[in-house]
Amino acid sequence: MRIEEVVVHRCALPLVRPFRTSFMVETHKDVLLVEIRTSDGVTGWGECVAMGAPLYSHEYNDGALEVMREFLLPRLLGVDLEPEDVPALLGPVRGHPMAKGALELGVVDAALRARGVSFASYLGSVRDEVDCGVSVGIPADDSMGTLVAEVQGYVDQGYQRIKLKIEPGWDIEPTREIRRLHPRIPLQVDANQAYSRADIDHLAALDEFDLLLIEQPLHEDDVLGHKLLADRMATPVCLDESVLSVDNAESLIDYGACEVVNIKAGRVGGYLTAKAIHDLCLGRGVPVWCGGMLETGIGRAANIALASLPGFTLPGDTSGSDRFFTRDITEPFVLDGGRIAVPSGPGLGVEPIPEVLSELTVSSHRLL
Ligand code: SMG
Ligand code: MG
Repeated sequence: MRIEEVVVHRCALPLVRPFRTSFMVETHKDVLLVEIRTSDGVTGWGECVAMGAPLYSHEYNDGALEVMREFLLPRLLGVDLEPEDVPALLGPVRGHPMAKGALELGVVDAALRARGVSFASYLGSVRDEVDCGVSVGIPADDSMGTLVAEVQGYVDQGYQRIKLKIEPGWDIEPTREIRRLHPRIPLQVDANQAYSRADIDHLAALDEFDLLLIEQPLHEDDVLGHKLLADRMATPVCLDESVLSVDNAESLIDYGACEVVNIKAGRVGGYLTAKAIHDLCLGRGVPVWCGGMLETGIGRAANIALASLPGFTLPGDTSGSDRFFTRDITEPFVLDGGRIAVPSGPGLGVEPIPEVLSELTVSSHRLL
């Protein structure tokens, strides 16, 4: 298979409510969707999970588009391509995992559509539906009442696990209140690196709330700090931003800095590496779950397929489309009994709805 045409669609999707984390407030999803047409006469889709600004990681959409055009796509041209070749072909370019992951997904989707194989079965899926959790932002108005009402809404919709975003000044009390109101719901927190080693005793106070895990409390480079915290806390330490490759996942686990892994394909360079990290963790008995980056239906379909692998034993940030969007780019993903069905059609099993895509597109960029 050869790549014959590539168009990147930059879309803006308004969010149903602002999503506030320790590092930013998002009101729109700014996303690059990659459309790849191949010599087999099929079209594959990929999604880049970078954001508009380099705040979650160093990547951002203008940069991702540039690196795809100038450095990544040229490495995939003029060769007879198998999906499994993509990581090695893109490997010499340092960094930029989200840009690489978007191209890889487009190539894999195209190849699987041509073969009539679903992405889930290609990856090694063992279930038809996945358990869904939801990530709850810090309330825009700093109000406990707002948080309580939002969480209640998700519980009523059937979400099987709640994740609270925390930051200094918004941590112990909201967690205490949600645990008081929902004594049995699986609950976890995510700080997106907002704390430092000086906060270890403070964070240990979260132990009383019987959390599934605490996600990325310290800076992504602070391996020792996470180990010290893991030694101090009963709550398992889960890493997100720190986990960038198979080898570094293994290092973090063996060093004792990471007891649970959040797997996000974009953060590690694509779904093939994400699967390899899953395989490593499965072998080590380390639980994993599927992270989210407010994906449109394209990335959401891929995440749900990934989350159907055997090692994903914890509910992921695999919420329904309506968690973030009034209108998704694809047919929406809908929760049924706290679960979402794994797409079974060829490739990702979903594609953008042409009218919705064109309405939400801000700019289109032909790379080939
Ligand atoms: O897609 O449900 C989702 C978002 C889940 O909280 C979420 N993602 O650190 O895990 C994380 C964040 C990263 C994106 S925040 C803008
Ligand atoms: Mg996170």
